[in-house]
Amino acid sequence: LPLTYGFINLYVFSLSTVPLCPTGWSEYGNRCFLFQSTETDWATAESYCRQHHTDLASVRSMSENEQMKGLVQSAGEIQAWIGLYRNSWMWVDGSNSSFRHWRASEPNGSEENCATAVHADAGQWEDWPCSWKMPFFCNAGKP
Ligand SMILES: [Ca+2]
Repeated sequence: LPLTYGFINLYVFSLSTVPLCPTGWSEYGNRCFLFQSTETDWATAESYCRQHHTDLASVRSMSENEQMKGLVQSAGEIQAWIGLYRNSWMWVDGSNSSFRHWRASEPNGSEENCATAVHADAGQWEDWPCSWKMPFFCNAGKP
């Protein structure tokens, strides 16, 4: 019995002390998000995420969107690129999540092919020119 207790204690200890996400990342629902306040265009943001982490972040639920909104607002920022691109608006990380949170009348730009989440208000998404510069999110976790 003491051994069993010892095993359980060790197991619980391990679960509670081994972080899922790298230092500095935020964890939501077994996924890791990194908010980068450096303002850059969408392609540079994607390149950065792919070199250093995984990819520009997909957003798969209102809960995730709200968590990300909190990070953006805490940093005093307004919005951030997400990993949604007008190739039929697919997630660049390969996620097949159908969650979308477009602002009314968005997406609306024939020259606006990249998605940003505007977290200054309701956290809704808009399509913007990909060359515009703003902070961005990388993420890691389940594809
Ligand atoms: Ca637009």
